[in-house]
Amino acid sequence: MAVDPGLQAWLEWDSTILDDDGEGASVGDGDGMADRGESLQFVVRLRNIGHVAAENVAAVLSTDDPRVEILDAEAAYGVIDSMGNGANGDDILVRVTDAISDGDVIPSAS
Ligand SMILES: [Ca+2]
Ligand SMILES: [Ca+2]
Ligand SMILES: [Ca+2]
Repeated sequence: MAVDPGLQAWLEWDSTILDDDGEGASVGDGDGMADRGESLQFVVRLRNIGHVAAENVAAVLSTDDPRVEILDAEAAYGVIDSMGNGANGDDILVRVTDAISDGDVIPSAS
């Protein structure tokens, strides 16, 4: 059966905000940069450029980098309307280990 791609939900990455303040699950100095020893909350916004709403949206963060420890990889988004966008409704949490150096870039595996 052929599927008309115009009638699908289609999610794209929109933006990521790194939260390293001392509120909620994050632990850090609040300068907006990842520093060693900090626990970072990520607000990852997705947008739906498809023509129907995306339902039961969920995301899983992964990395192969041993210098970061993923404390909470999964987040639920619920429904993202067509041409709308949404942020994760619960925490995505990553701890930066002491093995990291200033300026290092953490590759995302997916
Ligand atoms: Ca926070
Ligand atoms: Ca920081
Ligand atoms: Ca979570």
